[in-house]
Parts: sequence; structure tokens; C-alpha cells
Amino acid sequence: MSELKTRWDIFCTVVDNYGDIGVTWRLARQLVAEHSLAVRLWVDDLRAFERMCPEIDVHVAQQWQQGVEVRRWPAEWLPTEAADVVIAAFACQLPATYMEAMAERKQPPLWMNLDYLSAEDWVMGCHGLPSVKYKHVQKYFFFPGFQKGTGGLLRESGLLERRRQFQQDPQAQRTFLQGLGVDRAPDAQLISLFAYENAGLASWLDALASDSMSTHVLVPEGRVLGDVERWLGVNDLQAGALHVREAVTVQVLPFVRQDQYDQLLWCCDFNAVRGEDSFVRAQWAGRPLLWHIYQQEEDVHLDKLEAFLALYVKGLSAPASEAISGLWRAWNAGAKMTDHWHSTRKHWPELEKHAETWCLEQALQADLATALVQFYGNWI
Ligand code: TRH
Repeated sequence: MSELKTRWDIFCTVVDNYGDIGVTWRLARQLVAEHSLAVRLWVDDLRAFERMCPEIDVHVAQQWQQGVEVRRWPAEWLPTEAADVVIAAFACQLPATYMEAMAERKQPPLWMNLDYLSAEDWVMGCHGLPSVKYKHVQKYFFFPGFQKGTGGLLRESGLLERRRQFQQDPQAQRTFLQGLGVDRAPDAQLISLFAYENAGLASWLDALASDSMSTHVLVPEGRVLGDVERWLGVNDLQAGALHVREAVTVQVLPFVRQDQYDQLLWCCDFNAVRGEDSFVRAQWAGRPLLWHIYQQEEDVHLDKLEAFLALYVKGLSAPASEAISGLWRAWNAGAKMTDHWHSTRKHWPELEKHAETWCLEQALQADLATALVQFYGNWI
């Protein structure tokens, strides 16, 4: 590790699913590749990590992946020198001895909590504010977001140019899809479906099956498969499975590496995504999307859903705004999707154009990694 490089430690506990590791892995790679920083990524569960980065050796305590030093976060923490910048992702609790090491440094580190993504207005007021202190080491809130005054969204340099090139290259898309075993019929719309369990899925698939247009639905292995199985009347769906019901083809895909998942989103006409990271990636795909938000206690996630919708629909005509909002609300309530899907289809050209406009508007903000680096620059 070079003496000259600023050292960053990112701490990630995998609570459930893939968002925690998805976000921190993406951030760590970008800080190395685009800001030449020395980054250690501490992760308590390497198995979730391995799903999106198959090179990960789940048995070793230390390894380098794409320039990032990946460390298994051990149950018994060993004394470790604290870095110049310390990021606790999603309010994870740092090891007590590491906090002590932070306090012992001559120049205390910049300590930040990288928070969950929300479009709510209060985020702008809280981003960058001081949080708690450990001894004399001050912690700060760092909030990703969609509006000026937030920390922005993760977006690698050149991402939109790469996306556009790929979307303008039918052969590259065909080759990519064929690599996943997908043979897309030329007249079929392509939909990716990454979601939690959802009681509304059956009615959406019903609507697609009885449509005059054919649809090919690509379902990465995961939590929604139970609902797909029930609708198809089959058991034990595995990657590679393909079933046709009237106008709809349902195909199960393996969980792919993060970069390939991006390409999958870029190929599809419509992306159903969930959580945090896939939600942002679908926005960068510049195509209409459907968000299955991560459910929280006391339904606080519904406020987040409404806050995002309020921003997203700006610039849409009233009927298109109503259609897409209705679809998102129904999906997140596990309610009947049929009518909402038909209304959404009526406004398709407008929604397609809007998805690209939204993407370009969001790309005007500094990306989250750059914003973090700037925050450090200002702080020091
Ligand atoms: O997996 P998630 O549901 O993660 C969630 C959310 O982040 C939520 O906010 C958080 O509180 C909870 O975890 C603990 O959805 P998300 O955020 O989209 O993360 C999925 C990651 O998996 C993302 O980085 C994309 C990646 N991915 C692949 O790499 N390959 C794949 O084939 C698929 C489907 C996803």
C-alpha cells in the first residue's frame, strides 16, 4: 500500500439481502479506480459478496479484489491501525478497539455514517451534519440522495456513455443475452424482475399473458421465485428454467456479477427492481422502472416511496403520472396490478422519454464517491 495514498476503511455488515454489500463494494471499487485511494472493505459475510463477485474466496481473511483490500470482519477483532477516513455503512457499529484506534491517532480520522437512500426532504437538512462523538472523534452523517444538498448517487465515470453504446448495439445485447441463455424474440418486450415476495405478481403476469404483445420476463434467482412458481403451477424453479404461458415467457436467470446485472437492465424495456442499489442502477439504465421498496417497521418505507414518486413524476403529464404512481403503489401493496399495468402501457412513449430525462438530470449531480472525496477535502 503506498504511503502517499489516503487510506479509507469501509465497514459493512450484511443485514440481509445484497444491498449492503452491493453499495459498499461498488463504492470501494470506485474510490480505488477513480480517486486512487487505498481502500479496505471490512465485510462480516463474504458469502453474500461472493454472489456478485465470484472471485471472492470466502475462506480467507484478507484478499485483493479489483484493487480493493477485502477483509473479513472477524468476530474477535485484532488490533488494527485506523485509516484516514472511516465509513460505517448504514449505521453499522464499529468494533470498540477500532474506535479506540481512531481516537489514538494524532490526526483523528474523518468518520462518516453512509446512510440509506431516501428522497425525503429532511435528508437535505441532515446531510453533512455532525452526529455523535467518540472521545474527540466526530462522526458525520452522509446521505445519498436525488436532490441538490445531498450526497448524490453512486455513478461510475463514463457509465452513461457505456450504457448508451450498449443500447445502440443490438449485436452486443444479443451476445450478452445469449451468454445468459436468453434468446429474445424480436417482437417481444423484455422485462427484468428482481423483487421481494409479492402477492401482486400473479395479476401482473396474468395481464402480460393475455396481452396481444409478447413479453419475455427474466427473473434472477431470489425471493420472488415462490410467487412465480405459484403462478406457473410448478415447483423448485432453478436458473435456466423457461416456461411459456400464452403471450408470456418466464425465464429464471442465475444471479450474475454486478456489471452483468447492469447490462441486463440496459437490455430490458422495463425493469422491476428493489431495495437500493438495483433501484439506482435501473435509473441509470434510462428505461421505465418499477420499484419494490424494502419494507420497514410501521410502514415508514411508504413515506419514502411517496417522496421518491413526488420527485420522479415531475414533468410527466397528469395521466402518465397517475398511471406510473398507481402501478408502483399497487406493487408495493401486493395489490392487483392488471388495470395499473394497462394504464401504464398507454403512456409508454412518454414514460420512456421521461426515464431518460430523469437519468440525465440525476447525472448532473456529483456522484456519491466524488462527493465523499470532496467532503474529506473540505473537512481536512
Ligand atoms: O438485495 P436488496 O434487497 O438489498 C436491500 C436493500 O439495499 C435495502 O435497502 C436494505 O435495507 C436491505 O438490503 C438490507 O436490493 P439492492 O439494494 O438492489 O441490492 C441488490 C444488489 O445485488 C445490487 O448491488 C445489484 C446486485 N445484483 C447482482 O449483482 N446480480 C444480480 O443478478 C442481481 C439480481 C442483483
